[in-house]
Amino acid sequence: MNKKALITGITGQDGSYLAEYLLDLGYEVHGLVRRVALEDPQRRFTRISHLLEKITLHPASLESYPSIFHIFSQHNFDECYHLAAQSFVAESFADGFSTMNTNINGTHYILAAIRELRPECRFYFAGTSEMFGKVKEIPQRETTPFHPRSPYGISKVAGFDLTRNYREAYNMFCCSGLLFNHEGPRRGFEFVTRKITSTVARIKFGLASELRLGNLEAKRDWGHAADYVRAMHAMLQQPEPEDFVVATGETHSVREFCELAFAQVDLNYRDYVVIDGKHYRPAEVDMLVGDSTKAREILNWQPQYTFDELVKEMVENDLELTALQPRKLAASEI
Ligand code: G4F
Repeated sequence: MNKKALITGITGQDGSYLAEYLLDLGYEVHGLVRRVALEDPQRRFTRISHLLEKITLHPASLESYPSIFHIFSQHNFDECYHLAAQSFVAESFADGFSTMNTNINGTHYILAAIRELRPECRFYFAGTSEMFGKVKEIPQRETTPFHPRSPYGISKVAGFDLTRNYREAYNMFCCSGLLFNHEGPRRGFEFVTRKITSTVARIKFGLASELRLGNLEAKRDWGHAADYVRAMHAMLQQPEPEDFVVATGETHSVREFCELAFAQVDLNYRDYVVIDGKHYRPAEVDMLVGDSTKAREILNWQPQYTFDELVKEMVENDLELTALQPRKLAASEI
């Protein structure tokens, strides 16, 4: 019989790639979505519009335990991928309270509902390299201590601890992926990579004249989201639940990303990038680079995209989109 999986955050970048991947593997795929999203499918389902006939969506809120309990009471899921979260670090400084509520309580509600109704359902938690924050060692691995630098990072450490606690206390199959930054053409416009590539496209088409950014020296280990969802699935197929770092092992600065993205359209980033203090964060994560040896050895996982290929695909995608719908891509205003 086909396995049945629930994805929270199915409308997001990772959720949409994961849904595609699981459908290809023959899964019955369900997604948890906000009711407002169901009421506005054209705008909210852009990343999964091509999948709508093949998946089942359930309205629920990460702020409501009854709504989550109800879904688990109706379906026997074999696997649950909990990807939904307020995931924009800068926003978590602006509203730390709602980030904490959604990210911590939402995770707890799902774990509690699984424990109550379907304890054999395998659970994946979307942990993040933001948990390493002010890094204690280079590169970061599963054993590196956490030092989160934002309400978002703190909320993810709490989600990680909850996940581990359900594993240890109730013997449930619960694990966390410690995923480093992962991007792609479906990335939200608020994140720096997409902000850069979409603005490069607008500049190339004469629709923008500058790109306003904050800290250009921050370094990230950037991979492609399509590669990273394969690791999520592999984690839930292991004999025992364990946590894994997923990363490319390469680090690049925001400046380097800009340089490459502008060079893609034969422009020099120095002519367009303007430093704007409002995009600096109260506390920054200066440098992330992961050691994914464990995932490579145990999950047999490795990324297929190089950094250059990632940047190239994102720029090309935004050039195509801008040519089609110039007015919709206004990331330079974010
Ligand atoms: O693209 P970012 O907003 O991603 P960030 O903060 O690294 O978080 C992303 O990756 C995490 C994994 O480590 C996820 F957990 C998280 O959910 C999210 O997906 O910023 C990257 C860097 C930062 O250092 C930021 O200060 O870019 C710097 N930056 C410089 N100017 C900017 C800007 N970031 C944004 N978003 N916008 C700017 O104008």
